[in-house]
Amino acid sequence: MMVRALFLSLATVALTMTPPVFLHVGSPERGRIWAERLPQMIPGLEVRQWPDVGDPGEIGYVGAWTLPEGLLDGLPNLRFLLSVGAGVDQLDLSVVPDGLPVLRMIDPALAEGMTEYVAAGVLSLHRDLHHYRAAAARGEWAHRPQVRAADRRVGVLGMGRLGQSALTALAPFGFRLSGWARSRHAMPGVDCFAGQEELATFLSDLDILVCLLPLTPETRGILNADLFGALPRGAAIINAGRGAHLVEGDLLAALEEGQIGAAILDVFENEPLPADHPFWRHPAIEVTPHIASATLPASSAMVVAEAIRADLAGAPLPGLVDPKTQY
Ligand code: NDP
Ligand code: OXD
Repeated sequence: MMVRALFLSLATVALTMTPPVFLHVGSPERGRIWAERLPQMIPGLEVRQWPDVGDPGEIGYVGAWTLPEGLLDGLPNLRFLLSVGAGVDQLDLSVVPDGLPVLRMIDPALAEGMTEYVAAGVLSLHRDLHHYRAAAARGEWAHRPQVRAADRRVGVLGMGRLGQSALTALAPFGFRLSGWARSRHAMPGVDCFAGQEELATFLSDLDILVCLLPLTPETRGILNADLFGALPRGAAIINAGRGAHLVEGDLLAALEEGQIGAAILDVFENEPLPADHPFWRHPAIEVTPHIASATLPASSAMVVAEAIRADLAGAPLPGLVDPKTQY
């Protein structure tokens, strides 16, 4: 009882102290909105916009998509680094000082956006809209046989925040659903597979494969010729994870050969996708410019505030990345 009372009073003292400064690296528009909103939620919090660091000793928190070279070395009192996205691979974790907590953005609005993107992509592939678009461009009135959702198998690589949200949204259509992750999950109505040993079985009867994995040394290049070969002939893929999950040449070869029927790609090895890249003009590939889901300034401000509050109260930090698995 006494220990708890002491903890609570320390937490209250911490919450009433002037908090360390939050440094935002990235879009000035988001910086402006965070600078307006965060102090409303954390009284006394100052938000600075990089490169206006001011006194580096005052910076306690950095929120960034990518890190300017050497930035972290010059901030002696940093308490956490927050990725402004759900992924952290773009941050170059090798420059993060040992022991510094790295957090990722866990924002319900991000999951909503991704869920919409995946649902739109799956429904578009399911109802053959890519064929109808191509036929329409040729002025052709071309019917294709309608397939019931119950006769389509949709599988999601990655059963984290986004993967589970997408699977939940797809369920009411009646698709046969499955998911694959590192550890075993249990989701009603979803066949759950785990680990490398079960990957081939997971892939073996899918019509549509969605990639929502984080990019780590283990998942880099996972969408390759071997994986395509393990899918039924003519299966379609959606990649909204990271560009480096996909071996681009293997996809082009698999499309050419008919092993893969269509692809919807949101992320690319090199972004922006160069104007002369073959993906742009490929009839079976739909390209979107890394828009599947964005970190919206207003909703994400609440996530940032929650992380700072947790730090000030000495509570567990939300969205903590495991340095071993790198996600
Ligand atoms: P989570 O960390 O919540 O989930 C990651 C999932 O991937 C977990 O189920 C995890 O397994 C699984 N996983 C990780 N490594 C492996 C592996 N080696 N083998 C099998 N499964 C693995 O991430 P989110 O769902 O929040 O986000 C996923 C990714 O989506 C982000 O990292 C980012 O790259 C991408 N993204 C893209 C956006 C876009 O606009 N295109 C927007 C937002 C995110 P387990 O559950 O066992 O840990
Ligand atoms: C993210 C992204 O990781 O936008 O959040 O890609």
